Amino acid sequence: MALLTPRDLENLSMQLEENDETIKRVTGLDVRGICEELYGTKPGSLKVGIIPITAGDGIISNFASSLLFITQYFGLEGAITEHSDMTGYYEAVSQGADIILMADDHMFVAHNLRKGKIVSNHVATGIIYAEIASRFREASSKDILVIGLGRVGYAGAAHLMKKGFNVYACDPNRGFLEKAVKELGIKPYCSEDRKRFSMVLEATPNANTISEGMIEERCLVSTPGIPCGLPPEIGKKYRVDLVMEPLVIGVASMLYSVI
Ligand code: 1J1
Ligand code: MG
Repeated sequence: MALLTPRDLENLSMQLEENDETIKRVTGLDVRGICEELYGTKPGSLKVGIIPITAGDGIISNFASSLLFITQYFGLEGAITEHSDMTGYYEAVSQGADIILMADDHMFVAHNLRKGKIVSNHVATGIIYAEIASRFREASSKDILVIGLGRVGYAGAAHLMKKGFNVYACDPNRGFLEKAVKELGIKPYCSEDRKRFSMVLEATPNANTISEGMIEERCLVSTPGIPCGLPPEIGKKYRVDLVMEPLVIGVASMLYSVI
């Protein structure tokens, strides 16, 4: 998993505002609206306990405060525990948290203690970025391309198959590709196919994963992947609408999926 840096999380509310504007223009709904339709839930008066975790590379300075901002933005009550790790967990539960948010370097979860629902950031992120791509109002067909079949891309591809899209996908890892073909029924995509897409979900930790031959003019690229897979000059030339944001959209999906 690509770890966030404090720099990625600077100007989070501005990044959200810009992306929400794009999402609204290309899908007709903002992130809130998409989450409500996707999960059929609305935030009520729930308390979210945010626990800093020191394992692995340790605390990312503005990670917990970013989660608090997101929690409150979507209308939930939030608190960052004073202590980290297990002591923080004890603190959050003792103080009446309904939902726990915490992350180490491998797993980031939202756990609703009342409902016993748990979701990983990978799955929630894959689903919402796929959903955004799939809602493109100006899509030319039901064909959609998924680039990268790791935990995020796989969850996105599964979601799109369930929604009845024609899902094409690629991944340099043959095992990942074969697994998605076998388990999900996606079609393998290779650039020699000369097929172009108006909707793309990019879920890789790499830059330059999108090349000219893959996309239609005025397509939509939806990507949580840092760095961005779309080279800026291609984005410009093809007048691509780009949805890309480091944390808020994925966490919104996590919260709405467990409430
Ligand atoms: C580590 C989070 C690492 C990522 C979405 O509690 C802390 O401050 C640290 N242990 C948090 N995970 O960076 C993922 C989350 C995108 N990357
Ligand atoms: Mg990328």
